[in-house]
Amino acid sequence: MRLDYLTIFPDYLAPLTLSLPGKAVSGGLIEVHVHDLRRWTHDRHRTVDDTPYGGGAGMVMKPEPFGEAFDELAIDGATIVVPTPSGRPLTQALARELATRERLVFCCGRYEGIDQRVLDHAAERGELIEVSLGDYVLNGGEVAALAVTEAVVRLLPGFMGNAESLTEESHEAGLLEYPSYTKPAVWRDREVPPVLLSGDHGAIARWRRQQSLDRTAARRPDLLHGAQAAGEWVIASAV
Ligand code: 6GU
Repeated sequence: MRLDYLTIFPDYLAPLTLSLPGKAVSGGLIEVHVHDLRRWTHDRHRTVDDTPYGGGAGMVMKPEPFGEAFDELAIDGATIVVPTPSGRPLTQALARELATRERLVFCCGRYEGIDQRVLDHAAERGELIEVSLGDYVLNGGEVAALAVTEAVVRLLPGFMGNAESLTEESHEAGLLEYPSYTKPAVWRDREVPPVLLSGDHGAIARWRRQQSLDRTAARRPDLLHGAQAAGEWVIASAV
């Protein structure tokens, strides 16, 4: 998978060469290209933004630098990811979808957003996906681009050593993960739940399932709605 990032803060994306994505880079699984959007400006001040037509607060990112970057990077056919609070919520399902693409081009906006014509143009040259991290406001798309990248890259075939840890974790099963424990069996007077030391694999699996259901019901009841697990939770809790 090839990943391109258009940003006015390339240093913000330096973590891409570290930790999780870094491993994928050195392993040849992904190719990462971070681009300073100002490279495609031509004025002395390297201007990337301007005041909004129609008035209002803040600045809007100009279309020309993005357009020239798209041309030079030959984005045709790529999936163009635009982080924005008005985008599609990032979910495990969306991460899985993005993990099937050959090339992602992240367009990081700052200020009050990007000129709409950039997005309309991008949608005609590739697949445009606007993505939101959630219902709150960040200063720009860089942190979101990092989050999307990490969620996607760890799903690429050959990335994880242990394929099971992928399917068992939170959200892959549509439920939150059960709590985990390791040695020592007693720490500061706190004991590990005895069932986990019992060696009874059936009992352990049932306990973990119940913990997942209880946690999801308490913290994220929205995830149970309409899910098969909802009925399971009602029945199991009544026992
Ligand atoms: Cl993707 N971008 C910005 N600027 N703010 C956000 C966001 C994205 N997701 C949530 N808040």
